[in-house]
This record gives sequence, structure tokens and C-alpha cells, in this order.
Amino acid sequence: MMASASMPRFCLVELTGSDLFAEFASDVAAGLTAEPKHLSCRYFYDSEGSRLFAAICELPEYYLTRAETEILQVHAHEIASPFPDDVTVIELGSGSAIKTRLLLEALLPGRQVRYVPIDICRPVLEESAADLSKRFPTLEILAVAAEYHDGLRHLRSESDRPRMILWLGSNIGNFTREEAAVFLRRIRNTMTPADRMLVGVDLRKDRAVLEAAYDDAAGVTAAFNLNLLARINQELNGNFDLSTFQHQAIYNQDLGRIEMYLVSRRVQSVTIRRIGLTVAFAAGETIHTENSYKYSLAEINAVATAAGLHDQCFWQDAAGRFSLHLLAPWTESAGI
Ligand code: AVI
Repeated sequence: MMASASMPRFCLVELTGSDLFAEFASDVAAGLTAEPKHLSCRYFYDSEGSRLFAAICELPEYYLTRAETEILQVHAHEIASPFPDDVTVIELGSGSAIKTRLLLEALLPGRQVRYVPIDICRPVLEESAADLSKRFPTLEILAVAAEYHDGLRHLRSESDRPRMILWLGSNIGNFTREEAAVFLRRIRNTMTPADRMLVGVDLRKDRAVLEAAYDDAAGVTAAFNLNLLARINQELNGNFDLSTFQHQAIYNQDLGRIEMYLVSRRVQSVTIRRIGLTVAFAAGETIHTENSYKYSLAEINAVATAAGLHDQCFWQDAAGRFSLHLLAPWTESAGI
């Protein structure tokens, strides 16, 4: 663990619990020798991937960010109201934290607020923390550069005041429903009765709207998906020719999820020297790179209940595309 203080009221902690490079190498080897081939979406976010994701959030087709921002613009004060006093706001996968500003603006008057953003991309964390400390001079910031799982360990140490744990941006969608329940249960086990969790969930909707959101006309999502191969080339000395793979996004309505693939345009073999692997591809063969689950209200309720949480309140954008849920620990006194 390494800590550095670069400005007053701002501190950055780097949690290096696992060897990320070794994990990347072994996951790539396992995923590309599996049948069918797959790679984990957690490896999208090197600095180029994080830059491309920020660009996705601005796309006309990617309604998720705008819908969630709209909800926060309209309801931030209501969302802040269960916290009468000083509060710690912990954000999982904070990214640029642009939406978080709306919540901080609602919380700061009359309260001392400590903000703990947890994100794997250290440069993005540093940038967003610097921006927030300029905008909100009384805000205390403890930035944690870590993956969710390592960052969760940090939750237990932030327990001197009520906590609002943010998991925004449909990040829950990149977990299976079972994984989401297990992860929420782990968080719930760290929560006191005064703590709340705010979860941003993308709702089930028409195939055309969903597929356009994940296959935009400008090709930014395609570049984001293909960047995974560029990362393998750079970090593991691979020789993927990106022009021979095509981005694909399909809505699987039965499972309620967008599936993203990279499709080989031709028969080819690719060598990844650092892991001593040569991989053969048939024409049309796919690498499954991401699932993004969409929810009905009943499915959200089922996942929350399985995690020992209940929906205290929820809000949607005017078009009913996205939902923000304020979850409270399920206790005897909750009467459920
Ligand atoms: C980060 N995550 C919630 C995004 C999503 O919508 O599943 C990642 C993404 N993939 C393609 N576009 C955006």
C-alpha cells in the first residue's frame, strides 16, 4: 500500500493486493484457449480504454449516462435526505465522477462530507479528485486506486459516520445477476442500519435502442472493444491485427443482456509471445468480451432481497429508461 498527499484534504491510497499483470496474463491465456473464446471486460480500462469509455458516455446513442444524470439533477436533495448529519460517500468505480458532483452539491450544505472514490484507473482518479477538491473546498477526499474487490476491504475502515455507498452507471450490469447478489451481500455485511447504498440500474427496453447504445454510428464502442486486443499486443507482446476483427453487440432478450463480441473476419492465427501462446481463429469465430445486464423492477428487487437489502426508494428518468435505487439493510425493524 502506498499513500501520497498532494494537496490539502486530498489523499490517494493504492491497494496492490494482487498482481494485476500476472492476472491479466493468465486470464488472457485461459480465455483464448477456452471454447468458446472469451476475455473479461475488467481489462477494458487501461488509460486508452478509460478515455474511450468517457467518450461513450457522451454519445447520442448511449442514453445511460444522460438518464442517470437527469435523475440526479431532479432528485439529489431527496436522495441526500436520509443523512441528517456528516456523511462518508464511497463510490465504487467512480471514473470521472461527473454525476457525483450533483449528489455532493446536495449533501455539502450543513454537512461535513468525506468522499472515498474507488477506481482501478489511477490517472482518472487523480484528475477527478483534483477537480472535486477545487470545486468543493470543504470536501475531504480519500481516493483509493484499486479494483472493487480490493477496495471493499477499505469499506470496513470507513465506519466512523453513516455511509452512502454509490454504485452508479449500471456497473451492476457487468455482473451476472447471481454475482451481483453476492457482491451486494458482501457490501451489506459491512453496512450499519444508518448506511445506504445507491445503485444505478439500466432497465430492460427495446432491442433497437439497446443495440444502438452498444454499437454507435461513430464507432467509439467498436474502438473500445478492439482496444482490448491492442492492450494484449502492448502488454503481452501479441500480434493481433485489429483490422481483421469486427465489433458486434447483440441483445439476448431471454437473458436480458447485451452481449459484446469481437468477430474474426477471416481464418488466422495470432501469437502472444509473453505468454507463449498461438491461437487459431476460424472465419466468423468470436471472442465474447462483455455482458451488460438490463433489469426489470422485479429483477432488481430479487437481487436486492437475495443480498439482504430492501428498496427504500427509487427514481427513474422521465422516459423510464434508467432507475436509481436507494437500498437499505434488511433488518427486523424494517418490518419485512
Ligand atoms: C461500465 N459499463 C456499465 C458499461 C455498460 O454499459 O455495460 C460498459 C460499456 N460497454 C460498452 N459500452 C459501455
